[in-house]
Amino acid sequence: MTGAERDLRAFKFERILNQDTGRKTLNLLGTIDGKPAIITAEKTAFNAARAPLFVSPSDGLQSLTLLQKNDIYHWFLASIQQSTDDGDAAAKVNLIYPCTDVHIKKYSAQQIHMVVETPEVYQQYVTKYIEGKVAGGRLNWVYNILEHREESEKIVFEDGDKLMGFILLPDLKWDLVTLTALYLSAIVHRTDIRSIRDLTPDHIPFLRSIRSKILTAASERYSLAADQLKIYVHYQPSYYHFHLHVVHVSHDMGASATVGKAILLDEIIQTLEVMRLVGEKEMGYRDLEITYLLGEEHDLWRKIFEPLKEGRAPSI
Ligand code: G7M
Repeated sequence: MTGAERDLRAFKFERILNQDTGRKTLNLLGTIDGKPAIITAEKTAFNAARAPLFVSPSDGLQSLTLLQKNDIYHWFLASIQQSTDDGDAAAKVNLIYPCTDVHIKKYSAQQIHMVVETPEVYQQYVTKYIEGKVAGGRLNWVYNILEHREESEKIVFEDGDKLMGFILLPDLKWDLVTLTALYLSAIVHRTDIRSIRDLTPDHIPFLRSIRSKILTAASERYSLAADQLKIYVHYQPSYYHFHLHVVHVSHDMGASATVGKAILLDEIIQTLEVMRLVGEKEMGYRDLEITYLLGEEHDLWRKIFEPLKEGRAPSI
């Protein structure tokens, strides 16, 4: 048993943080050795390669129960023969241990609000929030990847250039098996871009170069055409080191790829092109009003946008 598996088995359940019956996910809060931990679990997609064996009692559907039939319609309940050895796991399970209060809030069920972040609100308040998020080890996992301390065996492509370079590798959300659920991250080497707010027209060649290298690398590794991938950035992201999401077009990511959260790389490049053309003064994403979704548990809601909505001063 590995150390990680021992940790997972030692998880003491406390409460359910969230459940999504549509996306078949469950988030649990508990403790391991007295320290808080979160498990996020997701039922995996059906393995299309095993479809020919779907009704087999030994390799497919098991313990079948007919619930009802009506004319030509029949519905059953069944369990399915599955094994991680065949690249055919029943669930993908993530463990965050030890976790922080920010993780607990992020994975809790919560009311969502649409907020409008003006350039002034960004400059006056949000930059302070971001500065706090860059400190304190929250980006350790990013630096571990960039310095090849973790996940190096999973790297799909690396351009090692300090300014133009990036690492393309599987996002932790991907099960590494289901091609139509392909989910990669492109993490840039440079450390001077914390979010899209730092982008200006000067970054256009950089973004175009990343875009083209991602598409070439993904098509070589996974035999996917360029029009089978969507490349986007989150605003707000969870981690303030510039990175892009590279996801199969067929994969429904729910809230993570929705309007109010995901911005297409192509759209970002076009916006920067227009800024360059307008060009009265040097413009960038810092000059735009950006509208996005925020959960009530998010610190940006509690500290900035809720007070502003209620006419109080932000407490950042
Ligand atoms: O919302 P934001 O753009 O910051 O998303 C960060 C992405 O990084 C999410 O899609 C996460 O699933 C992914 N991610 C987070 N962590 C902690 C890791 C990690 O340790 N390894 C990898 N490969 N991806 C991660």
